[in-house]
Amino acid sequence: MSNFYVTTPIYYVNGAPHIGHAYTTIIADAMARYHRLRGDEVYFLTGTDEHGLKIQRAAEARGISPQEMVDENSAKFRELFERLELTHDRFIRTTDADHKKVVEIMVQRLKEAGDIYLGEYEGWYSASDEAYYDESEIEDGKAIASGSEVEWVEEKSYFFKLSKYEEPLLKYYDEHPDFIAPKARRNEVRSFVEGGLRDLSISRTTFSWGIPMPDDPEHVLYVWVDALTNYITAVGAFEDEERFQKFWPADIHLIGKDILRFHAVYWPAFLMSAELPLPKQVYAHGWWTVEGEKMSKSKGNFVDAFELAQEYDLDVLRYFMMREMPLGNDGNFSKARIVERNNAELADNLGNLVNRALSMTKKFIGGVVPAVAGDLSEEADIALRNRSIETRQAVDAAMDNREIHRALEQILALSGETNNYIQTVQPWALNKEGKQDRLEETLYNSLEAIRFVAVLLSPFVPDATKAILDGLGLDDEHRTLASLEKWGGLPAGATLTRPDVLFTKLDPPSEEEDEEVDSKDGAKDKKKDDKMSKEDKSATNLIAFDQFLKVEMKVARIVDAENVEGADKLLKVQVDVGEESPRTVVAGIAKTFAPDDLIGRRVAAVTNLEPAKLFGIESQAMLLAAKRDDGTFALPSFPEDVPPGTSIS
Ligand code: ME8
Repeated sequence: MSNFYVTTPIYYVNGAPHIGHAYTTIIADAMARYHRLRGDEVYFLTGTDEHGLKIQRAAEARGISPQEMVDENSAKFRELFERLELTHDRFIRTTDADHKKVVEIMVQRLKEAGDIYLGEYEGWYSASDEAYYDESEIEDGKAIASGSEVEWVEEKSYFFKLSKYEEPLLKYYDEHPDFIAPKARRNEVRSFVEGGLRDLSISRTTFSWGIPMPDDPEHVLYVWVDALTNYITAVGAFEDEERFQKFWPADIHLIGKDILRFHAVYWPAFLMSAELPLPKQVYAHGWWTVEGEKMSKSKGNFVDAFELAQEYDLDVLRYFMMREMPLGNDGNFSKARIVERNNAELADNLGNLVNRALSMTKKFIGGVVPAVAGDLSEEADIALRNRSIETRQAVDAAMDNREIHRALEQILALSGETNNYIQTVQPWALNKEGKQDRLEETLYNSLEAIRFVAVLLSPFVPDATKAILDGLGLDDEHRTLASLEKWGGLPAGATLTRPDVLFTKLDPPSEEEDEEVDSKDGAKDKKKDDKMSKEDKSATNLIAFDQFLKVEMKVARIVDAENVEGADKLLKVQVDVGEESPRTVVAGIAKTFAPDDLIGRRVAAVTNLEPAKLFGIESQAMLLAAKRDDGTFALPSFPEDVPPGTSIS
């Protein structure tokens, strides 16, 4: 048994919670539940980020005090998380008294380390991102990375000596390859830091909604210094040494890719300065688009989290979000896909399995778990047992690698295998033939495999699996991961109760609802493809839709290009793919394009390939191009209004 500490970002309370807030917190919840199932002592933290200029302005716009607004909106997040049945151990607010105290001590520590000095800040600031930007990160009055408006700021400010930590951070990244994940994000952060770190302005004087700077209350602390510190407040920093030792460093800070720089550069530098250990991992997950488009209020496709919880069964919503989008990739929130996954994977596969096995047990042997003696001898039984044990191991490994979608894939595959088992052993025929012992054996095996499926799935799909496990008459001891170490843990003699319908089949959305890129014909083709057998697929070189989804393609704006010395076919290109800093790509297109031809073009790039070294240069993506018969290349091109980083699917 070990300890496991998982955190989510704390959310801004200037507006209503949306799908992104729900998503991050649901994943953290699933991780927390999984570790509890393992027997670990878990601390799961979420909450709200309540200070800063953005909040002050939003309150002013509504004509209420910031305190009133944060009380009101923070309560909405708390209510949402209750509605979503999340199992956090604390909902922290940065206006909590204990947090303010910890922030003050933290700043004191940075001061004692000689890392804070008074200066003058002059530069760009985005209130919406609560972030400072360099000139090179601004285009047309907006931050390139986020598209948020920036304003010019000139004021006295305290600075944190971030530049001092450039080398220590790089060294830390190199010595702790899992600190920033996924891997591509590590490269992104690394090149940002390598590009040079400037000292960070950590106080403001032009507004007041924040924690005052210790010893100089005219300044309020920069909201990120305040916000990031929440992660140590919650586990007793500077207050309860024993608790702090127990949970800090956190095992994982789960965040969205938008706030990686704060978590992987600023936060570790603050911690180094305060001589505190760094979190074990900062994991940046991707973003949801909605029906293929970036979610935004102005587009009218904002997905309110309460509406989501209203529209879908919680289990279905959780399953869809975690199964559809590999952690770290971007994903598309499409109603049609929710229906497909619900109907095929939850209702037809798992729901049907439970229903079949429990009804047959009732009908053929009176609904009591049979006792079976001796070792398994039939091939089908042994295969099912092995598959169940292997699934448990595979799920464990997937969770350690943060591959939640893979864990779910494996569990549902076991459910599918159990359906196949029933099809093969045909209990109904055994019943007819009066082969009682074999009938009991096969029913027992089916129920035991269902126990494996339901226990493994319980952190992800908690309500339906609880109903299944209740239906099997299991006590807590038989619902743990440890109870799956051996086959045959399902106690005999329990009377089964059939749960109500576990998953209701959903109707596909109407055409207006489903504005997916898939044309009607496309959808038909897909159905046809689903029906094709595996042999058909390999014979025609087709790949499954799931495989295709693994390739992450994005619109890439070429910001710079140059020849590669000694390689006349290669260009070294810098592309903006909507991340904090451009990626370097080595492309074999120098015979067709001069570097200057390319700058400013919006092309297509594959962004989740393993980086490769070419002529000593690390290529961090691949540009897509068509090769003509004469060996020259043509590049696709996207219009100006498609922002860099837009997913291509
Ligand atoms: O950034 N898809 O708060 P925030 C997936 N207060 N996740 C999304 C998303 C989307 N389309 N949009 C947002 C803040 N998120 C700071 C954090 S932490 C010390 C301070 C998620 O309310 C994602 O997790 O803007 C992102 O990081 C978070 O919401 C940002 O929430």
